[in-house]
Amino acid sequence: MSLAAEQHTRPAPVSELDPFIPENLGAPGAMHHQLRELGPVVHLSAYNVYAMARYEEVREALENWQEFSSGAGVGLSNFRYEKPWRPPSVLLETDPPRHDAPRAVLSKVLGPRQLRRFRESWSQTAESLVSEIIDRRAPSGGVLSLEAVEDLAEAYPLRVFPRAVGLDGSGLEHLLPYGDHAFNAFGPDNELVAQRAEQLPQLIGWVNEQCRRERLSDKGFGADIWQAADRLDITEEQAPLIVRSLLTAGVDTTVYGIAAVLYHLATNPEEYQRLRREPQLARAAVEEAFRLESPVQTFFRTALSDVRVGDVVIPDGHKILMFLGSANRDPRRWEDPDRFDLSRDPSGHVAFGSGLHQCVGQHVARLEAVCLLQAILPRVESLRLPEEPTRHLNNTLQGWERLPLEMTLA
Ligand code: OVM
Repeated sequence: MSLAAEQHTRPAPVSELDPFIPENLGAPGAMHHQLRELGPVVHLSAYNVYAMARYEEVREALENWQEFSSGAGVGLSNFRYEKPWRPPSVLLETDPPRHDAPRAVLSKVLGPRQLRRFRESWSQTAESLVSEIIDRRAPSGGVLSLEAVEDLAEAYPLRVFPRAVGLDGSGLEHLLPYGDHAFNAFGPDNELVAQRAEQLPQLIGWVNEQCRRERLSDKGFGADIWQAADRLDITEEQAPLIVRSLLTAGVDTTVYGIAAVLYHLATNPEEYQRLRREPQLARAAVEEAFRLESPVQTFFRTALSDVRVGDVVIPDGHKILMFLGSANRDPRRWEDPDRFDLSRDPSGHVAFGSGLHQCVGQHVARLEAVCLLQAILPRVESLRLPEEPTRHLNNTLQGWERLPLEMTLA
């Protein structure tokens, strides 16, 4: 008997919690607390999967791609037994070595150096959008009422991102529903997945069409990806799937990230005032909002052998649900974890994941949020929520469906 096998192990604590019911999707905090308290690894009997909700174990597992694989899919369903709803992503749903070439190409295409060319125009677009809203909404007594999801959080990424990819601007109404479905599809086959069944073939057809080389403008992230195929850095089969990754993962996530920034600033007026005095903190505000909201709440991994975590063994082939949003509010890691604090160092949060699958678009997400926030700061003296915002439910994403906002203009 091996030394490891002789060591004492115990069964994982069992929880009957269902992370994918509306109550938990809409307000996951109480569930996160229960799961963290049960131990480093919990068995979720509702799905026969394991779960990690503490910071340290989530981070370690994300960085251990050898044992916690992505190749069988990062949703609940296991690609070894079930056919995926679309051909798997060559980035998200692969392990090294197949993961490496697509990753290297896209990290360069979306890297900080390449993004510099968008800074100026994305700032200007943000300023125009804010001006238009102020003019169009005819504020009364210097107070402007808006619905921040549609008016800002959706409007801004839809103005800058599809164009930066190289889309021609038609059919953009398909982008958010497609992404919403893709993120729902990582969860169980529930009502959230079923709601798109009728529309889905159209959404898929439109997205796949946009990934073709002939469809993409000759400048932009899409063209850059196809040029990597010309250099043989990736294959011609991989190129359209990498463009598809941008269109899947790059829109809904930034919408909810931007809405989170606005929500936390509206509910923390003293921090908003500090940010107006010290606008160089915009980047910290965005990072802190990403930590607290964690727009991507969860991803699964698959155990490639019996994997020991603490004194529990996760059996070979089982799925493990990684609660990024819970890790980002784990009191074992963060002081006063639920507080939005511009003085905090939020680095090390796992809202973008960690390890070799860590969000390849994170610089794009930050740039969008910072440009928009910097356009708002000089023009808006204070932010207020006139009513309770409502949650958008998704099996993977956390975001606001409606965020009514009052802005007192500067
Ligand atoms: C992809 C992808 C990457 C990250 C997230 C995601 C739907 C998809 O490569 O298609 O969510």
